[in-house]
Amino acid sequence: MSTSPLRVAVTGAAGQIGYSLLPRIAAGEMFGPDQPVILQLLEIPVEGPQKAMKGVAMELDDCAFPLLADMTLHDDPNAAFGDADWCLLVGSKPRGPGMERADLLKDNGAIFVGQGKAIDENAADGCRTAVVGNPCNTNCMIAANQAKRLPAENFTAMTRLDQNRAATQLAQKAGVPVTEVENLIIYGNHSPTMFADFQNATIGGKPATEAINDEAWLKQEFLPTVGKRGAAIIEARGLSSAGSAANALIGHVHDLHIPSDKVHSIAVKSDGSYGFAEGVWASVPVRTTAPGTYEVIHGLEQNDFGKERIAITNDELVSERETVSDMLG
Ligand code: NAX
Repeated sequence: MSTSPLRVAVTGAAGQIGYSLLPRIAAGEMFGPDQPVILQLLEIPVEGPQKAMKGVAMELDDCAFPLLADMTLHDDPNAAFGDADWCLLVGSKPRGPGMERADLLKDNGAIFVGQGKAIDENAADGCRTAVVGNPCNTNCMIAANQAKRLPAENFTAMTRLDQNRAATQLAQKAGVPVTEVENLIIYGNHSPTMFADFQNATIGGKPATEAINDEAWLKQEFLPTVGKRGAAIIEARGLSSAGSAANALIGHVHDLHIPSDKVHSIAVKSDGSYGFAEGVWASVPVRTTAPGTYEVIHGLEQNDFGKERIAITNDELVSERETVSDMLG
């Protein structure tokens, strides 16, 4: 029996991340090798991005992906999100020169008010949404608050890139393959305040703190390196992370779509655990229990250092929520 295609809406389709992401979705890396997809691509209604999106679609055609059942191109979110099973919200405005974080929050927040409403009015009943466009935690909170028909649990924001970055830093320090690093969880905001919890991570089955045995490095080098990695990529490449961001979204959605025992980091509506304020979107450990459905893993111990770090990133999330309070519907 053939599997019916999943409708996957992707915003910012002509952007850098879109260019790395779309071929991988169409190749089956996100939803599995037997799952056909229909891509519903959205760009702003401006000639340049619309034309560039057509070019991306032409290249996807030229890949002759067996799993790409259809593809539609849009300048209107209501059409792009029509009957979508997944909405991947990648597109947003970059931070301009001299722009304050509060201005970025407000400018991009307005996009996510509109897109949250459009998802609510047009997407499939069980639609899941993953937000990448920054500031992704707060944008996700805005979209979820606008989409009253869909449960807030269906809206997640991506901290998987931080998790992947942190895992590689630990593996390289320990001189082992990255597959040896497990249970490494990102807490809080996708911003330099996030806490990459090395204290509960393991390397080759041993606590990471024992395997590395260098507390000063873990606290003073590892955490800032992971927190500022996005800026370091911009400095080196002249452009922000794109291939690694697309790769992280493949992992985020794949691990949410396909149930397993794996523990992974995603930003979800906080239930108040781990010291986060209820209702902000904070990254926590989760396990996927059914396609698109997760349970938050509770009870991982945090010492004073961990609690302090979580309090810092929580304060930032709370202050972002205050800045956009008029957008929460
Ligand atoms: P680009 O500027 O290359 O592309 C963004 C695209 O989105 C543009 O083509 C633009 O026209 C489009 N767009 C803007 N507003 C839109 C709207 N309302 N509807 C549909 N499309 C819209 O950025 P790119 O490098 O692709 O990054 C996209 C977003 O990801 C940025 O907000 C960026 O900050 C964020 N990131 C998030 C990461 C994360 O880990 N959560 C990491 C990577 C990345 O920095």
